Order: sequence, then structure tokens, then C-alpha cells
Amino acid sequence: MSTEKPIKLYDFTTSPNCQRVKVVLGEKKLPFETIPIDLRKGEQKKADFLKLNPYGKVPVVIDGETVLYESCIINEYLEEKYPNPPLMPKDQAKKARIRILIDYGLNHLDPPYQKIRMELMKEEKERNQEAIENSKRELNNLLQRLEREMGNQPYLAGDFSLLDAAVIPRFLRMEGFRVLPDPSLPNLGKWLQRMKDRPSVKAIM
Ligand SMILES: N[C@@H](CCC(=O)N[C@@H](CS)C(=O)NCC(=O)O)C(=O)O
Repeated sequence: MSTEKPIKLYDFTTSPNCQRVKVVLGEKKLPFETIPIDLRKGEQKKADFLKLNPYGKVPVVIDGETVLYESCIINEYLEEKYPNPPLMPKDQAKKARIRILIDYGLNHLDPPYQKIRMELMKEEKERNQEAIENSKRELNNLLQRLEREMGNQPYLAGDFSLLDAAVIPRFLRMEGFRVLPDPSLPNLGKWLQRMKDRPSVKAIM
């Protein structure tokens, strides 16, 4: 489906929050124009940008007259405005389940994920290896729930959905952290490979 005026995305290439929006734009084949915002230069805190997003963060999407921020809210908007292909089930209970798992995958996994990320940003000799190993164990424990709930379905909640789009940027990083693939998480390992084969995910890698 195409829009009259292309959607504008204020983007920082390596931002996971921008990447999850780009996956949904890609899945829905919506043309979009990228406006790069250099976070290292603090462009997200400039007055003009703050008029679009008072939080001073990317992504921001402009669709016609509509200005949006907060990646998961943007994705819900895209799903409602551009329903084909559908990335959410029609059934309210299934939809709510997906939202619970999006919250789980982003918020509940956040503390150990951020701990590892912060440690790996340090010089190797400065890193707290014990804290990294503890956080990896913690992440593995938290991931067991997704592993179980997914079972042998192709995607985290059955069909490809906003859940897969929401969490994939972090899971790609977790692969870099060597949290995945892991023999105790076989379903997630196969899912990750399946995700990496999708053009919308290839485009953010
Ligand atoms: N909850 C927001 C978080 C957005 C966010 O934290 N974006 C980061 C990039 S990944 C950012 O713009 N950081 C710059 C800053 O905080 O100054 C969302 O989901 O869109």
C-alpha cells in the first residue's frame, strides 16, 4: 500500500527504537523518507526537534498532518492506519497477549540487557566480567518464558506480529552479546534465523 505523501521518519540508524518502526514500515511496504538526526551531536535536543517530540528522542514519524513519537505507539498507529498486511490478530484476547509480551520483551528484559550493554561499552580491562555473566544468566532465565510461549510456532505469537517487530532490534544485539543462540533456547534460535531472513529485518542489519 502507498500513501500520497511519503511518511517521514526522523531516524538514527543504529537506534533500536527507530529500527522497530522501520521493520513495520518495511513489512507494510510503506514508502518513507528518512531524516537523519545525529544523537551524538545532540540534534534531538534542538528547539525545532523538541517541537516534534518534547522528549527529545527518536524516532519521530510524520504522516500527513500527524506527528508521532514513541516507537510502539507509532507501530500501533501504522497497524491501524495501514492494516495490510495485518500484523495484529483481530481477536482482542490475542491482541492483549501480544501487548503483554511486548511489555515483557522490552521492559522486563531491560535491566540485565542494559547492564550488559553498559559493561560492553567500556574498555575491555574496565569491564566487570562477573556482572556480565550474572546478567547473561538473568537474561537467559527471562528468555525461557518467550521460548516456552512460542513453542514450535514460526513467530513469537504464531504469525509474524508487532511483537516480533518490537523485540527484534534487541535480539539482534543479544546475539552480539552471545546470549543467543543458546542450546537452552532452541525455538528462539530458529526464530532469530527466520527473522534475519525477512527483508524488513535485513534492511535494519
Ligand atoms: N520510549 C521511546 C524511547 C526512544 C529513545 O530512547 N530513543 C533513543 C535512541 S534509541 C534516543 O533518542 N536517545 C537520545 C536521547 O535520549 O537524548 C521509544 O520507544 O520511542
